[in-house]
Amino acid sequence: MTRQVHADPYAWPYDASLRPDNTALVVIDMQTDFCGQGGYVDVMGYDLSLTQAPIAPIQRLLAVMRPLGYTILHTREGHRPDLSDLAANKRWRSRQIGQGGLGIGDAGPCGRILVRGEPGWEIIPELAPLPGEVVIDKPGKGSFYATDLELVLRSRGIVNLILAGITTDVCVHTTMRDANDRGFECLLLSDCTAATDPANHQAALNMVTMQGGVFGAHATSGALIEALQA
Ligand code: C5J
Repeated sequence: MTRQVHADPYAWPYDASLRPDNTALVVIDMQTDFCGQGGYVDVMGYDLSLTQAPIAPIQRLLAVMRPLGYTILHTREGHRPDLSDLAANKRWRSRQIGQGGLGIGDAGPCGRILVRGEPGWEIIPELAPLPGEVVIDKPGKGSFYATDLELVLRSRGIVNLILAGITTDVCVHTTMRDANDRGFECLLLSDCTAATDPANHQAALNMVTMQGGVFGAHATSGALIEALQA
């Protein structure tokens, strides 16, 4: 049986092989630091309603994909408490905007910003991983860099990746580009992702559609659910 999603710029996946045994949903960085009050994005002064917008659509999608047996993975951006995996330039740049020059590793309202084990680093309760769902801890923006994500995906025979989470223009796009280079067939969900700047979100979607789908395709979660339930 073949199954495809109405997506832009092509029906996804290209070979119509959308199945639970070869397709995974990756929920990227839905952490308090990126979408919760007092977290990193809040401290930087960005509009939290933007990065909170994907929460409900992702919840609805999980409610469909989990019972169908699709692999669900979650990622968390964060650093070791001793910051030995935090590049000096990443820390310096993170301190350039926002309240009181607070940056990654500094104590904020939700504990030390983007530090593993701190309250702000946790995945938000609304999207908490279920037991058995893989959680990938990553020190970078991309989900493959310095992680075992590719090993986990290859071990499970995953070839199609559906991408949700935040932010579209940073961690989601970096992950999608890297996954595409590694041969994974990628779908970015437009309403299950968001950026701290709506224009950047739109630009990130547009970039995907160039060159016949240079990194894959994008679609709404509604289109995906329709295909999953067909
Ligand atoms: C950022 C992310 N934007 N999860 N991280 O720093 O996109």
